[in-house]
Amino acid sequence: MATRVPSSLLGLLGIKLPIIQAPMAGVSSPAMAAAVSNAGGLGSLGLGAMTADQARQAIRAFRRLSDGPLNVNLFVHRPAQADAAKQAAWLRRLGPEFEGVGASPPSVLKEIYTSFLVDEDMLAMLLEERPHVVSFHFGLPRPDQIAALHGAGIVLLATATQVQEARSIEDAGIDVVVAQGYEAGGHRGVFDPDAEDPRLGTLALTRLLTQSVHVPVIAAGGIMDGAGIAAVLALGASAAQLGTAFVATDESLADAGYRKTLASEAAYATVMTRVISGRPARSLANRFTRFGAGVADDVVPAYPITYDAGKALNAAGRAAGDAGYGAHWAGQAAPLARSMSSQVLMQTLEGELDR
Ligand code: FMN
Repeated sequence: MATRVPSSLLGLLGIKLPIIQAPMAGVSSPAMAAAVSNAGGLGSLGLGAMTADQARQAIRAFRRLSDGPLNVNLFVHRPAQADAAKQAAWLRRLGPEFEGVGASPPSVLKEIYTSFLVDEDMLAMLLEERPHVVSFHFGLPRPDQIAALHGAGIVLLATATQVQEARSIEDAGIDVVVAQGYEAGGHRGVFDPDAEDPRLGTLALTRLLTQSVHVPVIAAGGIMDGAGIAAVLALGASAAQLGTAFVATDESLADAGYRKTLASEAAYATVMTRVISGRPARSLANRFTRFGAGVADDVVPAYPITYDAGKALNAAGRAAGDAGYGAHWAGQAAPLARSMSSQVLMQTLEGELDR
């Protein structure tokens, strides 16, 4: 299937193939991103949960492996509002889950990482390191942050899950929109997690955005192979962003329990849940998502405060030999994930796209 690819986005991003390896905090690695960029795609690092120093080390590790373009991704959520009573009630609710793995919940919860909106060290680091691309999830950075990054010659991307978000991304002067469908693995990029969510799928959203904004659109969500990439290009997207397709690669930081769950029947039933982190995210069905099935959204503390409890529960579960409390993010087409090196996956995707 030979597909026409608009060349302007590829030129802007400095890539030959219309393939972006999604930034995946906790899963993407410098080795993964380097393999993708060396193969002609855009490799990405999920830096959202890192300090500026950790992020700088990750960028430098990529640079030791590749001279190609790099996309680094940051979270621009509204800084968490602590609510001591709600957090205490949440820890009580999680009590039986901790007890089930022979542990006790932590006594208090913290905001375990900072939004880029208030992270001046991260901005300073980016202006020094100058990655080719910076992308944003959960909203928009401040206008002065956009101006500073643009001033350093950096191309900017931001996630939209609906037309209104895409328009505000375009109006803010961001160069490219990432259209994230409801199928997508990991955190939903919604600007406001408490607003009504139209839950647009990748097909509808991609088409809506290519008709609603003038900036190039990258489609994401449920794309696993060359046919999926060709499909979104046919809808007018300029490239495809694949996350789950890379979770089982050799360079992924996914642990053994995550990989095993991805290769199991659980992959056929992914679940959108906010109980793991405090924001809606799509995960493989596991013990944690089953716990979440009975929980109302409004009892869950803010993101990423909730994630502090989620990570503690996962650590306790793993210590007891139970992998069921992991943040096993994956999209709806998870069963199509392939276990191979990122380089071979890129060659395979390119071959499928040319067919
Ligand atoms: N998107 C981000 O913008 N930043 C992240 O840090 C991030 N982490 C993710 C972690 C995992 C394990 C996965 C699967 C997705 C993550 N995403 C993140 C979402 C991806 O950017 C993308 O929207 C999604 O992977 C596309 O759907 P797919 O997984 O079906 O390919």
